[in-house]
Amino acid sequence: LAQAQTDGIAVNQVGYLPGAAKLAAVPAGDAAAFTVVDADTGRSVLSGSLGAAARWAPAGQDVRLADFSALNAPGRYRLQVKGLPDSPPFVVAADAYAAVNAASIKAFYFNRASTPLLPQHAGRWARPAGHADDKVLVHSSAASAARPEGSVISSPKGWYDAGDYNKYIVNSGITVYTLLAAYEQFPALFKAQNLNIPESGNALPDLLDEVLWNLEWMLTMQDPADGGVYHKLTNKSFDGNQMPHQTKGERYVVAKGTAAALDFAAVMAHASRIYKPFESQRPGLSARLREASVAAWKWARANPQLAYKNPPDVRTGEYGDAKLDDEFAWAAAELYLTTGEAGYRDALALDRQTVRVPGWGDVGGLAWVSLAQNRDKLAKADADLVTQRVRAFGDELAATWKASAYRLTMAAPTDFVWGSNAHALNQALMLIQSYRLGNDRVQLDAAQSVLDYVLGRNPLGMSYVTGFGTKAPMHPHHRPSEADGIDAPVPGFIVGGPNPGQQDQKNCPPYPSKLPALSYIDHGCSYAANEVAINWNAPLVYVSAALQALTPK
Ligand code: G3I
Ligand code: 9MR
Repeated sequence: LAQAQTDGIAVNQVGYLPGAAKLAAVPAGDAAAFTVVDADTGRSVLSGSLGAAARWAPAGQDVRLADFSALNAPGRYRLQVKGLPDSPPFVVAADAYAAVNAASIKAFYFNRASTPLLPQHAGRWARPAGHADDKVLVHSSAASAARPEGSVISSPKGWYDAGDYNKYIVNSGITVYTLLAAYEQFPALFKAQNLNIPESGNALPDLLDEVLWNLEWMLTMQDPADGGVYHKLTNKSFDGNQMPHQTKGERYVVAKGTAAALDFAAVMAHASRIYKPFESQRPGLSARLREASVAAWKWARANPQLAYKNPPDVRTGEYGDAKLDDEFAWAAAELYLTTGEAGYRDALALDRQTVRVPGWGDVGGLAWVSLAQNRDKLAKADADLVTQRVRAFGDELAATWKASAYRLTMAAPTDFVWGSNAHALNQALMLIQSYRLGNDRVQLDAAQSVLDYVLGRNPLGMSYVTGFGTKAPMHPHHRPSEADGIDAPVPGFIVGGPNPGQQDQKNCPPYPSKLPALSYIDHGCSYAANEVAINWNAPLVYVSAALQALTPK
C-alpha cells in the first residue's frame, strides 16, 4: 500500500525536456539549498537556493521549490537536499515524453474489445478476444418499433471504458475527441510514431487507426431508423475480476439519450474533418461520419431533454448528466466547422458560452478547443472572441498555478474529483490552447507542472502512470491487470488519482489520509482512486504530445 509519504523530494520521474521549466518540490525543513548531481557519478552539476516555504493546502504540506530549469544538458540526475533522502533519478532528454506518449496510446489497444491481443503486439499482456458484441440485446429502455425489446444487433469493436468491460458513448465522446485533437494539432509527431498495433505500417498514422477501432463501434450505436444513439452497451451488472474472454454476462444496448446523441454528433463531425485527407485510403469514411453526425444532431433537437438515468435493472456506470447546454454547444460548434452552415453557428451562440475545464459531463470546453484551432473558418469578430476568452482562461489558470506553493493548478477542493488526475491534465490541455494563441510562456510552464504532477512531483511521490517512473501503480482497478496473473499491470494507463470522496471505502482498506491530494491507495479494490479510464488516458496523450512538440528546444 502506498503510504502518505510526504517526506521525500518530489520530481517528474519520467523526466524533463532540455528547454522546459524544471521544478522539484521539497518538504520544508532547515535546508535552504539544493544540488543536482549526475545519477551515475554523483558529480554535482548545478546548485541553487530553495524558494520560501509555503503551505499547499490540498496536502496540508509545507514545501519549498527547487527550480533547476537552467539544467539543460541531457543526462540522468538526482536532486539532493541536506537532511533528506536523494530524489528518485530523472532524465533530461530531447525525447523525454516520446515513450510515455506512445504507451498512453497503446493502452487503448490493450483495452480493445472483440479482438485477440497477439503476442507480437501485446507481448506478455497478450490475451484471447473478449466480448464479440455481435449479438447484443436491445434493452426495454431502448426498444423501438423497428427494434423491439430483445431484438439483436451487432455492435462489435470499441474500447472497454476503464477497469470494467462496458462501452459508454458519453465517455467515448470526449475520449475520441481529445485523441483526434492531439492529432489535429501535432500531426508531425503522430505521423512519425509506430505503436506496433495490428494496423501499423498501413497508410494511416497509428493514432488514427487506433481511434478508428472505437469510431467503428460508435457508428453501430446509432439507430439507423431515427438517428438516435444508445447511451451504452453494457452488462446489467459489472463483471467480476475475470479476463475479458472469461466473462459470461449478456450484453445490452440501453436507452437513447440527448447527451449520447450530441457527444456522438460532435465527435463524428470532428472526425469527418480529421479523416478527410485520407479519403483515398478510406473511401467514403469522412462523408459517412458527417452524415451520422447530422442525423444524431437532428434527433437531439427533437429530443432535447432526455437526460440518461440507469433503468432499475442496470447497475453499471451511469455517466448521467442533466445539464445539456454544453453538449448542444459543442455539437453545434463541430457541425459548424465541418459544414459551414449558419444554422449551427446560430445554435452555438458563441458569445453566451464560457470557457471551462472539460470533463465527460461538461464538454463545453471542447468547443473552444476546436474553435481556437480553426479560427480561419470563423468571422473575424468570432475569431477574436475565441482568442480573447481562451487566453483569459489560460491567464486564470496560470494565476492559480503561480499562487500555489506546489506550482499547481490543482488548488480548490473541487479539483480533487473522481478522476482528479485527468482533471489536472485537462487544465493543462486548456493552458496549452491558450499558449498556442498567445505564446505566453508562463502558460506552457504551468502545463508542464501538471505533467510533472501526474508523473511524480506530488506529495505521495507517485508516478500515476503504470509502467513509468520509479514508483508507479502496481494494482490498478483494471480487470485484465488484476486477472492476468502477471505482476506488472498493463502499461501506459493513468489511474484516476487522489479522490477525497473515497467512494470505495466499503470495499477497501482505509486510505492513508482524508486530505484531498493524499486520498489515494494503490490497491485493486480502489475504483474511486486507482481505476483506469479511457477519458483519463486521452488528456495524458494530448498533454505529453503537446509538451513534446511545443517546448522550445
Ligand atoms: O455532479 C456532482 C456535483 O454537483 C457535486 O458537487 C459533486 C460533489 O461530490 O459531485 C458531482 O458528482 C460526481 C460525478 O462523478 C460528476 O463529476 C460524483 O460525486 C462522482 O461520484 C461521480 O464519479 C463518476 C463515477 O463514475 C461514479 O459514477 C466519475 O466522474 C466517472 O469518471 C466514473 O466513471 C466510471 C464509470 O461509471 C464506469 N466505468 C469506470 C469509470 C471510471 O471509474
Ligand atoms: O468495477 C466497477 C468500476 O469500474 C466502477 O467505476 C465503479 C463505480 O461505478 O464500480 C465498480 O464496481 C464495484 C461496484 O460499484 C460495487 N461493488 C464492487 C465493484 C468493484 O469490484
